[in-house]
Amino acid sequence: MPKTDSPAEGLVTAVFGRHYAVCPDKPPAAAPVLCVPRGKRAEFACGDRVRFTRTAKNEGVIETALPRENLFWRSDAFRAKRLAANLDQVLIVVACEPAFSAELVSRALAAAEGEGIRGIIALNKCDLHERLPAARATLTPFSDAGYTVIELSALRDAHALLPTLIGQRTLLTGQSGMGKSTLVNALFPHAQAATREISAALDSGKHTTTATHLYAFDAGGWLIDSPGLQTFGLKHLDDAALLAAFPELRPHLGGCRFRDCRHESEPGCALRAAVEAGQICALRWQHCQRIRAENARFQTLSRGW
Ligand SMILES: Nc1nc2c(ncn2[C@@H]2O[C@H](COP(=O)(O)OP(=O)(O)OP(=O)(O)O)[C@@H](O)[C@H]2O)c(=O)[nH]1
Ligand SMILES: [Mg+2]
Ligand SMILES: [Zn+2]
Repeated sequence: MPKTDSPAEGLVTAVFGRHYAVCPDKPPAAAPVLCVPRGKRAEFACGDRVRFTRTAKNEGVIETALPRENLFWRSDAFRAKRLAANLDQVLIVVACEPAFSAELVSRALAAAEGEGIRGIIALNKCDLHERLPAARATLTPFSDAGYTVIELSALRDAHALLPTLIGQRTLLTGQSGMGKSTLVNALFPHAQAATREISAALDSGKHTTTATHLYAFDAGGWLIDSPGLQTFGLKHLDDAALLAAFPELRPHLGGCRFRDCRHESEPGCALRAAVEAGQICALRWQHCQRIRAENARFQTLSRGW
């Protein structure tokens, strides 16, 4: 049997629907192999380490994924969407303009917490000075909760992010138009990721980035660019996991008068008392409650009612 037919190991570096680009570990600079999964239901994510078999020079079949350290994903009543695997951190990109949803930031952070992945916020487009105070104010609840917020301008000083990124496995996520791909192009001059200007010229719709793509740093670590998010369901987090995914709630968990407290209108609720006392930001609590209510609806829907 020719040597190329035995399974090799590699890293999934791009996902285009049911097709995956896999970079072989050996030789390290080998061209990516375009793969399809062996099984119909098999699904992989950027950052997955896989075992694959070549079927032609640059084509192959993914046999299996090696065990994952973690998976950053979202889910609603009917679907699950894998965003990336084996991450050290998720960098949630927001911008001074256009306006962004703080609730979506809470949701992405909770998904990261649920998998033990560090969540960091990047406030991009800080060159738009008039918009900066409002964006900073929107992010205060997150820095108060202990999250790092890095201010930058992808067009002017993207390199300020390098100390945070080098040697780490990072996913860039966030709403469309926040500047994720602009950031990638600034950090990887050969990336040529499509940004808004290009897609406007091609009139290719609302989301500029349509595929997930991994870029490796020469100095170690990698960065994944992904399509903009509009929703972020967290059906996969049960109630206890969801509450624990808000770090500022943790010191108060278990302090309610009733062990089965639902933290709604029960007397002696430690969480609501902490919100009322200003120890927990009311807005973050509201985000948490909205996700809990949504999860309850998802449960009902997926039971087929
Ligand atoms: N003023 C300013 N504009 C920026 C900055 N970074 C990005 N932009 C602009 O913001 C727009 C959107 O940037 P993209 O990089 O395409 O945004 P994206 O987050 O990748 O969007 P999707 O791929 O749709 O998710 C482009 O017109 C960029 O030129 C910045 O630091 N300052
Ligand atoms: Mg993009
Ligand atoms: Zn309670």
